[in-house]
Amino acid sequence: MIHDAETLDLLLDAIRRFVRERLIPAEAEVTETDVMPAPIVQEMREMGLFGYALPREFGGLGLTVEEQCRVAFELCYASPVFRSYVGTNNGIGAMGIVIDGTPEQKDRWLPRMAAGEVIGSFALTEPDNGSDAGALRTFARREGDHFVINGTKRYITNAPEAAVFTLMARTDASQKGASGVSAFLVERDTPGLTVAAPDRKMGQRGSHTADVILENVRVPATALVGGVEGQGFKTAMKVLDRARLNIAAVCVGISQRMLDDALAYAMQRRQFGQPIADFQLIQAMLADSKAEIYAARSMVLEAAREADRGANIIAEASCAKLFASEMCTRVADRCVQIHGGAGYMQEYAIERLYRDVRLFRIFEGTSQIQQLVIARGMIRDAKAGRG
Ligand code: COS
Repeated sequence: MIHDAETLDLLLDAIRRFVRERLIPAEAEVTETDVMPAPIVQEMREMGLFGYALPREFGGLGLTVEEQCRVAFELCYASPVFRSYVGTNNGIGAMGIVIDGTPEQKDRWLPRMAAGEVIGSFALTEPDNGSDAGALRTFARREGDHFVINGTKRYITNAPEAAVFTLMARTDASQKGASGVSAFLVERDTPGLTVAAPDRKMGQRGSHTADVILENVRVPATALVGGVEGQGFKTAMKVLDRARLNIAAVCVGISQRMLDDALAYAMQRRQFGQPIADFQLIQAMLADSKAEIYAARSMVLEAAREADRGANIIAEASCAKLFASEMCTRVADRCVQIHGGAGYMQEYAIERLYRDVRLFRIFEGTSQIQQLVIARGMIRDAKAGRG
């Protein structure tokens, strides 16, 4: 759903210019230094990019899901680390509050997140619980009107930058599965909370992940998301439905960039007396990539429109995430291939992007978890006699 086509076009044009004039030229430096340049962060703040998915009443741009996906298509034409920096505030670091937070929690956090004054982060994964998120072991013990939290969270995106974590912890020790889990808003400077050194990753330099360690971290009961115990796993899953669709849109944006780079290279690189783009085996790789990007883009937009109509898009989000992330790494691989030896060299962006995009088949639910979500839904619907 597009609210206001004219305003959206202005925003998308501004992002397109920002990507080409500011972000793409800064990619190599961000990779080299692993630091997001402060002037770029400031420009992202001024453009409203920290809060484009957050409601207008809290200072966000209030974009529809379709509009958010169109923003991701444009923004992710640059290295995905720029999107990652603003991504948790528009997604997993804020959506728990938007979807299930109390009015006080929304007032306290969302305006500052939308303005880019604070960064929110999402802490679900643990050293021993990744795909099996419902088995998490971080424990929150109630003590009067407080909870005391102990445990370790792993691979937490933007943890080094975050001021607040939407953190899932078990509040009911008698429930081993999802129903004993609650979500908390835990402030970074709470005594007992430590953010470990940033992880050393395969790619995505400039976007940071780290362990978050909680040792007797005492939070008031008002930090419980929505003020209700036992709903934290569902909050996390609802957040992930939205996040998975968004990652699919991210995959479309960066795939288009990789393909455009590969096409430009193929048109100027000459072998056997002609541009390699004239060879049909190269054309096959270009054409397959274009067709697959188009398919992923269509899936994302269709699922986004369904979400805007208020439909449940659990299966559609998983389908889009599964297809788009697998597509993205196929496109990356072909684009390295089209570059030949040059594609293996750091001088060309594709060497870095190839490593960056490998993450998409893993985070916010692996491809195998998406398959599981899709198939389980099919079986459940069939048993219930739904088509
Ligand atoms: N929206 C709302 N509720 C949901 C939901 C969703 N998308 N998905 C599950 N639920 C509910 C279920 O309806 C169920 O509720 P009831 O107990 O009232 O019936 C409850 O949550 C438990 O669901 P389920 O039984 O399906 O949980 P499982 O433990 O079997 O786990 C998977 C389901 C594997 C799908 C889940 O653990 C998962 O997504 N894992 C991947 C985690 C992930 O993506 N991590 C990435 C890191 S975070 S960036």
